Amino acid sequence: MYGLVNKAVEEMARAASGDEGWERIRRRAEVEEQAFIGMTAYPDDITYRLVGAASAELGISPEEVLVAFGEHWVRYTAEQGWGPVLASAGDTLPEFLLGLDALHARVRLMMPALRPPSFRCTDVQETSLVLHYYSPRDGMAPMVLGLLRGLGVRFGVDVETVHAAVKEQGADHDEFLVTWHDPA
Ligand code: 1DX
Repeated sequence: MYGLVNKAVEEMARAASGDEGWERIRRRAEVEEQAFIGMTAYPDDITYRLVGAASAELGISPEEVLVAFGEHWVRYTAEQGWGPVLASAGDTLPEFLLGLDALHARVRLMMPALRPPSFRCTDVQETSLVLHYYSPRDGMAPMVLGLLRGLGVRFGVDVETVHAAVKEQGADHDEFLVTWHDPA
């Protein structure tokens, strides 16, 4: 994945466990790079190793790391110059989810090595929809739970997500039942 992803993991790890904690994670993951370049494509394996090492260092499961990382990603990319691209995807949670494939298509025009997942929405109601997630990568579904949390923060709504179909357990693809409402 593009270095932007690894940089986001790095920033989250530094915030959680300090510069020394990040160094331990980097060493445990056997990552040689002193710094990642956002617009350079790196092997996916580096990201998986960082997630595994952060899990060991922070004493939480890799799935929990991915949830936290997904939530962090939404704010991180907005702050790192991709705010206009995010803003182009939509002004509300459902609009944004309906616009995600178009967002990735836009980024891919500039970054041809991007291998984005695809998100489809069905059963779109006033305050709920079913999000279908198709990824070229395994094991990233927990990150989607965090991405939805981060989008809830971005759009100022409370989001509830149920992982209704799990590819890892034999389903054709992952499905999330997403419900949102204005905070009390
Ligand atoms: F719900 O693979 C909200 O490298 C969501 O399944 C979901 O293949 C927001 F550095 C610039 C760059 C670059 C901008 F310049 C990416 F290259 C992309 C910014 C999407 C914001 C996908 C990142 C593929 C890298 C993938 C989890 C899990 C999608 C990460 C989240 C908005 C993004 O992101 C999986 C790659 C961007 C960029 C967004 C993604 C690659 C998402 C979301 N994906 C690179």
